[in-house]
Amino acid sequence: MLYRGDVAMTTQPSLLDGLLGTEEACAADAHDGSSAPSLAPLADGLERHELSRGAWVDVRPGWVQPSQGLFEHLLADVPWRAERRQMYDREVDVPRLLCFYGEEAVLPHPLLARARDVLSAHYLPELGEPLRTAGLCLYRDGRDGVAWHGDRLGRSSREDTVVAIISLGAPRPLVLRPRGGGATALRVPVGHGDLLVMGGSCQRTWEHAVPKTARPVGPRVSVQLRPRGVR
Ligand SMILES: O=C(O)CCC(=O)C(=O)O
Repeated sequence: MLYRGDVAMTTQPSLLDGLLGTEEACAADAHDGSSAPSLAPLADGLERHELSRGAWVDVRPGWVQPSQGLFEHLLADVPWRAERRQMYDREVDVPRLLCFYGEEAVLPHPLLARARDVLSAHYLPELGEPLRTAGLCLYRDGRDGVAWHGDRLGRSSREDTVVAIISLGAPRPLVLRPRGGGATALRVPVGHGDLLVMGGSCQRTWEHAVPKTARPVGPRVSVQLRPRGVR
């Protein structure tokens, strides 16, 4: 196990063994076959949800079609890492596996580079810069999740930005609420090639989460595309 500062990281291929339940894999195969994934036209079916204080969320269901082959490729080929995080006086497991691809890194599938370019072109008038990095997360089952937060490391703590998320595998709800608490205002189940994009002031004025669940759910991969200096 490697330790970098207070974060311990280790590659854990064994954690992936058996992640694709046979039921899930068969159901998906029946729909997707094994053909190469492609991107549906972005503007067809892209729906904007205006939130408060200049925040918005765009949703484009089924943007990647078919998505099962890409999902399986990422499950198998990404060097997933388990991280540990300091929480008060103890170190705890981060409940999901992670892999970050910086600006110069080759993404683990050419379709992700294509998606980044298409999204960069689409959002350029609003964002003024391209999307450059990719953070990948693997939620192995319902015990994995991410708590309420905004992506506020770096420029997104003070500037509007765009974070685009491609979801593969079993759908999980991505929930949003205004920063500082209150009821969930938006709940979007995302998986199987869906696209969700958070924009405007969303990272500063709203929070998002993928709640853990006791329901039996299969694995989900999230690909988050962000501009330079936003985490
Ligand atoms: O799983 C997701 O799509 C959300 C991930 C996320 O919010 C994050 O990594 O900051």
